[in-house]
Amino acid sequence: MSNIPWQDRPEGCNDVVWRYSENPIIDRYAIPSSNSIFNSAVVPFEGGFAGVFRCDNKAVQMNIFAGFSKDGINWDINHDPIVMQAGNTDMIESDYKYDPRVVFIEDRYWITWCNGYHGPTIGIAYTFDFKEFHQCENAFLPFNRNGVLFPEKIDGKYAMLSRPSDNGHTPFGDIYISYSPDMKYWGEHRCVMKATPFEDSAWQCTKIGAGAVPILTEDGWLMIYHGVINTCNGFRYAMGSAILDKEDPSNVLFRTQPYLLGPAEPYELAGDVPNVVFPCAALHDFEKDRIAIYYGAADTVVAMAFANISELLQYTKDNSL
Ligand code: BMA
Repeated sequence: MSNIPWQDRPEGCNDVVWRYSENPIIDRYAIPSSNSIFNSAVVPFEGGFAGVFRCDNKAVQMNIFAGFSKDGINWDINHDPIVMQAGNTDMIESDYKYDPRVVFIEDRYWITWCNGYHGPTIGIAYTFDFKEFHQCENAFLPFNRNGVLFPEKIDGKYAMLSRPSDNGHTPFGDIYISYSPDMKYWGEHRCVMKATPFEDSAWQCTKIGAGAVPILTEDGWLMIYHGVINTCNGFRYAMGSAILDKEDPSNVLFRTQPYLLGPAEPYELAGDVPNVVFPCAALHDFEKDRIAIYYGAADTVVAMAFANISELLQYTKDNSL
């Protein structure tokens, strides 16, 4: 198993999640064509790490690119976008691709993303090597975003979180779970959790969406998600965590009332879309009790944050809505 990136909590910091001091780890112009590189996902791969990166080019066309890293911090991102081959269906339209998530299940890596098919929905592809990618059926009808697969089957079926939405900058949104026997047909849709009442926890009162692939812990599935408040100056995206029942993840056991990380640093406050912290991946190491979270900052760059798994679970339980 690869050593996940890590930096100890800075002295004097009492936060359960703390930022990497060298943030951002990926600059907006890290490849020649890019205008911005942000909401992106990484996994352990061949003794190091591989990732799928959201790079918007200077025409602001949104696409996903493969990248590789020895240490999880310094990344070589391919200069050309991923070219898909047909997977479990004929090639389907994809006007744009953004906000990828990646997960290893059984024998291969699965990628989900927001796929442009008459509006945003959830695209699915698999790869064995991050060189050849096979695009499968879209999981859902438009409109949907934030499709995040569980890392193992639940009751013999693949499971995916998603956030039904609209064709624009959706002013609502709750997290649902759906199941599939084969990664092609999805059903048994159940509501997992909703945006909160304003007076209870306003940072997540407009919409919420799953972020990183859920991590199975002794307390249940640890889900890192984003929550949004609509302000007089537009949306503000922050990060929270929830613990979902192991057997039935539509049952929410705990969910943070305070956010874990909200936009506060300059690279989170200023960029193409200010005030955005948007988690899409987390690496974990139970032995060392560590989690490394990757998030897009201000729709412009990729940043990292860290936590101890045990502390994050305890905090989620102690500060639950
Ligand atoms: C969402 C998506 C994300 C983006 C966020 C903030 O609707 O488009 O890619 O990070 O808005 O702009």
